[in-house]
Order: sequence, then structure tokens, then C-alpha cells
Amino acid sequence: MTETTTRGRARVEGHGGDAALAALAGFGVTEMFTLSGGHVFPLYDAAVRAGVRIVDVRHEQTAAFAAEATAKLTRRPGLAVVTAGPGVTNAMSAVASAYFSGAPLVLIGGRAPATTWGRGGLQELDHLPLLASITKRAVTATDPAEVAATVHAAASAALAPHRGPVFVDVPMDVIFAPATGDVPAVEPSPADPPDPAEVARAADLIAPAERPAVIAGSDLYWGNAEHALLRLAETARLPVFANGLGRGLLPADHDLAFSRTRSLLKREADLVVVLGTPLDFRLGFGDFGGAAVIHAVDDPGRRARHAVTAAAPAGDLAALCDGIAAGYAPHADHERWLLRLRAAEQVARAAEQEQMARPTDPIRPAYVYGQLRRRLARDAVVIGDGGDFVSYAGKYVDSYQPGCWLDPGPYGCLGTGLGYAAAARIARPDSQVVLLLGDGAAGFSLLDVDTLVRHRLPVVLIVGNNGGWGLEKHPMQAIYG
Ligand SMILES: Cc1ncc(C[n+]2csc(CCOP(=O)(O)OP(=O)(O)O)c2C)c(N)n1
Ligand SMILES: [Mg+2]
Repeated sequence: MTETTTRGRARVEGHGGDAALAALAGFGVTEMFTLSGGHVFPLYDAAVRAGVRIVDVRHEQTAAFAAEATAKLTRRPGLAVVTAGPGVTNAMSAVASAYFSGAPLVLIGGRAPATTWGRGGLQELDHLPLLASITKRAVTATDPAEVAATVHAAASAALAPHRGPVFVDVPMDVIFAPATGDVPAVEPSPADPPDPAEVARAADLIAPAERPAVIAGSDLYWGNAEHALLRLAETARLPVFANGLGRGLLPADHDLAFSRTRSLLKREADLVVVLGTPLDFRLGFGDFGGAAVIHAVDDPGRRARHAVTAAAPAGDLAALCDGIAAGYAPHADHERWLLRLRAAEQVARAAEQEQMARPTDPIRPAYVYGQLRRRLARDAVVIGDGGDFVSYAGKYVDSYQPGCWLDPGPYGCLGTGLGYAAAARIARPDSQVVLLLGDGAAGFSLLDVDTLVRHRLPVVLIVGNNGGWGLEKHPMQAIYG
């Protein structure tokens, strides 16, 4: 039980489970995704009393993927609760996924009792070394009086740029024990302001560029920088390509939004401004042919060490975009370049129209997406879990609003689908939610359709059934015949 006192702090009276949930209430956490286990019963007891929705699933990976997706959809922490030992290990792929996508996932694990530790208790496993390398923080709450503070500090760490998952496990004898104390107030966790000299350098590089382009990545979304991105693009007249959760920051039909002509950048651009996404395999490891690269990140630790960059400002990405826009003094006219890109974009789109309109036997992904596009509202949440089938969706399905496109992200883990879909239905009760599954990917989580049914979470599922692991089959055939 909690009651709010002066200055935003709350006082909790109850057990360790009450303390943990009280600590998360201030972060806006209103649901937990979970699969039952005796080690975590007090969290359910607390949830019932605190009015936190319990969504129980069929596999812990679904719980943790749902929490990751909740974070992606709401930009606040998403919560998964799993039992000690196997519950935690089953959740680990989703934690790694959140680590790669910078999602503030809070995973609370049960833990074998502290008083009998080392004697071989049921599901007794020291999780921390396993979680350490895929979280921002992995800690054990050892004292009932400290559970609230430990969970609060972990959630704050998850939200601090560069964001990412955190793990707290609570020994069984701690979570069941009385826990009375204060719950700290939630403070905003802003990124550091960017270095003005590096921002000025970026602005100076953009001014003389004749064929510049922006690649807008997920960390802009996490940093609530969509308005600043728009101001920068419009001030400097920059074409914007989107990556991951960067999709929809500019609506696909904005005159500065481009998607079909990214491959042209390597041949023709003279400057590529990568904002809020790593220079990883999705961006050819930062190699854009002859173009100079500006790499802007939300934390100095995110600067690429493998690529040569002309400027690398780090810090709050909204401030960074506004800083570049303020320092931008036009020398070059980008209109011809924009026209060139728009013309190429239109040629590519016209070719797609033909593909998307043509029914074939067997049905091709382009036709499926041609039909789907016509039915999607601008705020539809589209989720992809699969190989080739989802790659086609990335090509054909346009995004118009932030947080409406959930792909597997740079970790590329199959099995996100049903968890992401459950989370999307809860986070966006009034939007269309469409889950695109490869038939292979579907096998990882399809039983959680039961979760959608039990919890009355209506979602449209489309399975691209090519009877195999298509994305692997085709290169395998090319290599081995
Ligand atoms: C957990 C996991 N296992 C294996 C892979 C490797 N992998 C990537 S795509 C793919 C094939 C996916 O098949 P399907 O979902 O049917 O989509 P398709 O390519 O056939 O459209 C595989 C096995 C992976 N990314 N993640
Ligand atoms: Mg397949």
C-alpha cells in the first residue's frame, strides 16, 4: 500500500512486492507481463492492491518482449516479472534485444532465499553475471527496506540516456518480508547538453554540402526529438531517411521524407548526417562511399570507434538538432538534390505500385502489403517478426507517426511477435494493431495467441507462410546449391 506525502515522495507499507511496484508507479508503470512462480507471488499480491494490470503469458520470452515493446510504444519503462532461475534465463533474449534497441525494460526476477543461499535451493542461480553484459544495471535487492530504492534507482538508470534494460532480483525471503519506507520521487533524467563546439562543427559541415542527407534513428524517438528533427530538416532543407524507431518521426508523406532511395546515398551524397543510431550493419558500418559522415549520439559512449567521422556531437538529441539548426548558415542550395531524390523515389514507388497490385499464385508479399496499406490508418501499429516477409514490409509499409513501427531491431531476434502485439494492444487501445509473422518466427511465440484471447486483446495477425526459413534458405541455396 502506498500513500503520497509531500514533495512527491510516497510511503509504502506492505511487503517487498508492494515496495517494488510502489517504486515503479511514479514512472507510469500500469501493467506487468509475467509468468507465474512462487518466488514472485508478492508482486501479484501487490499488483492486485495497486491496480496494476497483470498480463500472464505462456513463455517468459513473451513477457519480456511485451515489456520491451511497452517501452518502445510509450517511452516509459515496461515491466516484466519472472520467476527465479529458468524464468530469468527464458527472458534473456528479450533483455538483449532491449539492450540493442535502447529500450527501458525493467525485468524483476525472483531469486532463491538469501538465508539458504549456497545450499542448493530450488531454482537457485546467481543471475547477475548472466545479465550484467546485456543490461545497464543488474542488482540484487538484499534488504526489504531497500527494495523500493533499488527498483527506483534501476528504473531511473533505464531511462537515462543512453537508455536500456535493467534487472533486479529479489530473494524470496526479502520479497515476502515486511517493507516499510519511503519511495523516492521520480526525477527527469535528461541527457547532457551537447558540446557546442561539436554542434557548430556539424552545422558548418552541412552549410556547404550540396547533396546532404539525414538518417534519423531510434534514439531521436527515445529522446522525444521528433519536433527538433523536423525543425532541423525544414531549416536546412535536408532529406530525411528513417531507421528503426526513427520511422514515422517525419510522416512518410512529408516532402522531406524519403525511403526508397537510400542506396543512392552511397553513390551520390556528399554528406550523411546520422542522428541517434549506431553505425552498424544496417548503415553499412558507416561507409557511405565518398560522403563525409556526421554521427550524432545521445551519449559519448555511443560514438562509433570503427568509422571515420567528420563530426560526432554527443548529448541531448533534441538540443543537438536545434543547435545545428540555429548554427546553420546556408551556402548551398539543396533543392536540385531534393528534386533528384524525389524523382528517383517516385520511379521506385511507381514500380512498387505495379507489384503491389498484381495478384499471383502463390501470393507474393508485395500483394499482401498492397492490400494491407489501403486498410491502415495513419496511427496503426505495425509489428514485424520474421525474415524475408518482414523485410518486404519494411519496404512497402509506410509510417506516419512516431512509435508505430516495431521491427526486430538490430538484435534481430525472432519470437518478439506475440509479446509485442499484446503490448501494442494495451498501449494503444484505439489504434489498429497488425502483427506480421514469418511462418518460422510464428513458431517461437504462437501459443501466446492464447494470451491475446484470455486478456481480450484483439490484434490482426498475418502469417507469410512460405513453408520455411526463407531468409536463410535462399543464401543457403546460393552457397550450397
Ligand atoms: C531467435 C532467432 N533464431 C534464428 C534466427 C536466424 N534467422 C533470421 S531470419 C530467419 C528465417 C525466418 O523465417 P520466417 O519467419 O519464416 O520468415 P521468412 O524469411 O521465411 O519470410 C532465421 C532462422 C534469428 N534471427 N533469431
Ligand atoms: Mg518463412
